[in-house]
Amino acid sequence: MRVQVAIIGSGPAGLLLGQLLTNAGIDNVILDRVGKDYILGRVRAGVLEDGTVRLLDEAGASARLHAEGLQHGGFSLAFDGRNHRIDLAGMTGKKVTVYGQTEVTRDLMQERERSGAKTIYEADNVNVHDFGSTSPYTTYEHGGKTRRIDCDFIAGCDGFHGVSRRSVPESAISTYERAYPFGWLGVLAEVPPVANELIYANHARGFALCSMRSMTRSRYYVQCPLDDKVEAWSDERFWDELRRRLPLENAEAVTPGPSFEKSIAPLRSFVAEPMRFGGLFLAGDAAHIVPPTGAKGLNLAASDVHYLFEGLHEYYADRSMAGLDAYSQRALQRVWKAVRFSWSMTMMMHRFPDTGAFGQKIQEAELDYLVHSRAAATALAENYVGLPF
Ligand code: RFL
Ligand code: PHB
Repeated sequence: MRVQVAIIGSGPAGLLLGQLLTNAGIDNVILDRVGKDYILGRVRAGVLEDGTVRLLDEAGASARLHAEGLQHGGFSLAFDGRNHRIDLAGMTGKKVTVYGQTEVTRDLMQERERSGAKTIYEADNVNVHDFGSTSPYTTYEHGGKTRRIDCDFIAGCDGFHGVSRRSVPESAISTYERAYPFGWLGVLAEVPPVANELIYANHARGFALCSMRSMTRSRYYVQCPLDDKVEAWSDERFWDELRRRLPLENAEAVTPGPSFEKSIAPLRSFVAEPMRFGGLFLAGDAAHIVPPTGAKGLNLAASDVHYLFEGLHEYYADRSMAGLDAYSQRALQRVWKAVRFSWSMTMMMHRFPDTGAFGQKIQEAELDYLVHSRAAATALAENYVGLPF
């Protein structure tokens, strides 16, 4: 098989890129290691920036998002037993859309099927070859046979554990990393959310986040030790712990109910530089990871895709490499700002084992400053709704 662009990974980055390319008449194939149902079973992000929504509009995959997504003009920072509203809309003129990554993925998959573009699920042993030359190709195994796809370019959209970044010689890549000494235990339950907007809570027992997928489905997280096991968390224990970390008014509004998803995710910041190696381009989690505190991971995948699509489009329209040559630098400029923001939100909202009395006082002063300074709150809001791209 021969295509113009071979895309590794059928997560939001790969699917969004694939749809933009297909709509522009650039043929592409997507390869994923796992099946469609497995991908749709992953519960992840929930907050979309305007720029991400705009790209989904451009991809023609946003009708349901506009019908069902919740527009949020603010969120709450809770500490010291009180809520402090960050007025996103008032300070930036922008809102965010609460709509699950699972639904974004489902919408993009549906659009891809409608357009007839090819996706190969359950492709084993995917490999990328000769991306330093002008004729790269990928191989994979399916049904006991090894197959080859020749292409002009390879887009590595295969997430943090994917094969694309790992295929680059170590000497050609620099990585920057910070692991945090805790995880997030996340729960999904068919119960109404505690409030109309998200609540990020800093509490002596640890961080908690009240999010949602709809007005009848809640998504909650609590900070937990890295070595904690999901089995140790009965629903009852979870609801108790969540309530204890929230201001009284919110704790009383928690509607407990059976959870239908429960998982623990470690928190990490990671960036690989550059994001281009000849004909291989990394996008999304394949190139960078942010802790979820700032709600930036999926949105960064979208902005990478925007820059990469522009470069590819320019190449096929004008035979100009300018956009592709600029890709890594343009993407990384935005990536590092989101990495900084996600790190700062994480530092401000969690309890660290080694904070100490001085660190604790600094954290409290920072929160107090933030909610009493319009300048500081505006800077937070500007980053949360998403820097422009
Ligand atoms: P994905 O979604 O990981 O998709 C990668 C795809 O590549 C496939 N793959 C391979 N295919 C072929 N061969 C191989 N060797 C392969 N290895 C992997 C995988 O099967 C998969 O289908 O990466 P992508 O597309 O870059 O998307 C990134 C986002 O998924 C991620 O950044 C967000 O989920 C992060 N995130 C959040 N982001 C936000 O913007 N807002 C949020 O509110 C938010 N909350 C979160 C989050 C991530 C979380 N977890 C679990 C890490 C909350 C959580 C708890
Ligand atoms: C979510 O709804 O899953 C979510 C929302 C905001 C975050 C992280 C996760 O910062």
